Amino acid sequence: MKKIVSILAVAGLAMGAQAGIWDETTNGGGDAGDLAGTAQMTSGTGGLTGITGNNAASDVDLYIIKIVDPGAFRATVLSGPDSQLWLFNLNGGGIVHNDDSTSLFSQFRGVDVFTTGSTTGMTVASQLVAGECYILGYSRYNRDALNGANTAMFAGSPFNGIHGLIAGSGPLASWTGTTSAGGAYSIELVGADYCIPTPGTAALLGLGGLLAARRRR
Ligand SMILES: [Ca+2]
Ligand SMILES: [Ca+2]
Ligand SMILES: [Ca+2]
Repeated sequence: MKKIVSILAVAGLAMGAQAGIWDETTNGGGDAGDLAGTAQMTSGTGGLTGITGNNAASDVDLYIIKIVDPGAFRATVLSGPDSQLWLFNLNGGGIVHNDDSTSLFSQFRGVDVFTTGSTTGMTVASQLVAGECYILGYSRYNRDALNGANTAMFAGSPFNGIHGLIAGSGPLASWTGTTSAGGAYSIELVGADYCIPTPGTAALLGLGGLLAARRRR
């Protein structure tokens, strides 16, 4: 019995998120940070299909995800307050920002073409490398990313633009704009995975069985 309990404990520790959804609190343990060094690392099993979180006052939540298929990649806000989405590399360098898509909710896709910034005319996918981890950011309108020179990293208008990094902008350093608490939000992901894939419970229990069999010999 003791052995079974310890195997289950190991499985629980290494399990990370299940069912494809990463939750800021349940899986991440609390509020996701707002800078590259405090972004929440996602880990789990079987592909990352969404993120759920909570937007507090003047809150920004950053999550480290893996983009497995840049062409198919899509991040879409499905619920919550008037949102903004951001994508950075792991050093906080800016890649893409969108405020509104067909609604006040935000979306960017690999197939989208940048409408402003240094990458205007290129596809979002052209700025992504398959299998690399990136930082996906969520904020409520109108809390915006600033670089170390205290200037905007991305254009803010038009609201429905697919904004690339403003030429010469340094990496993310802070956020500007006061927002009231927006509450629960959800983001759908396509072409993405946990940055750290972990073995499933069944695989770990299988491993436990193998170890037990070895000990019996
Ligand atoms: Ca939060
Ligand atoms: Ca946060
Ligand atoms: Ca918006």
